[in-house]
Amino acid sequence: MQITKQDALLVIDVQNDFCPGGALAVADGDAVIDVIHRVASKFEHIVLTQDWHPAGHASFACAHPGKQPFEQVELSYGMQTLWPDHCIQGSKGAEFHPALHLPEAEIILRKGFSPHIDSYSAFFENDLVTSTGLADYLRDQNLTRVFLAGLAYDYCVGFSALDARRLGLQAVILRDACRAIDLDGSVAKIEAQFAQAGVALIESAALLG
Ligand code: VGL
Ligand code: ZN
Repeated sequence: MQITKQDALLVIDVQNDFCPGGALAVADGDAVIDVIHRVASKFEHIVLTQDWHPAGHASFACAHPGKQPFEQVELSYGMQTLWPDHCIQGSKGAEFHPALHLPEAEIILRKGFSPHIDSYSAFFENDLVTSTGLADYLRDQNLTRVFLAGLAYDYCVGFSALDARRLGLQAVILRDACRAIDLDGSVAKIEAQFAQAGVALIESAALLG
């Protein structure tokens, strides 16, 4: 597959808290870093996202007395899975993994900072209305196809890919450059949505040739 000037690589949430030893560790999460480095040189445009929550964020179980991490609650915008405290603004856990080295990235997009709304997607918060500005950046740069890599496959990567499709962008997930949380069938659920929405899944080798 040929990368063109209209392609962008979105590197989603490769942060300490999603890697082994972190507060919301994804199994083998740091294994995505080498794969991302291998494909990055193919892209003229790279965007990094950073999950960036205030302490006591509405997506944290600690904000809901009696609730445990990985349970669900109903918030104003619908059901929200509750997480352990993670990616708190300014904390070590919120920093990018120290092995991630992408100085050529053009944008570092922080999300999840509204105290009462979570934001899995790099495009819209979980209310599906509040925009992060990423769609405007891509439109201004005439970028029409996004390749996605990072953490977690079944949450922030997947929601970003589905929103990209809703915005009329082509979306291609680099499967071996992602790792999943896999909570209560979340992988199967999101893959069914990928099929419906036309999100493509490829291995990174297809870019390297
Ligand atoms: C994520 C759960 C909570 C992710 C972020 O980056 O996939 N998952 N916050
Ligand atoms: Zn989060």
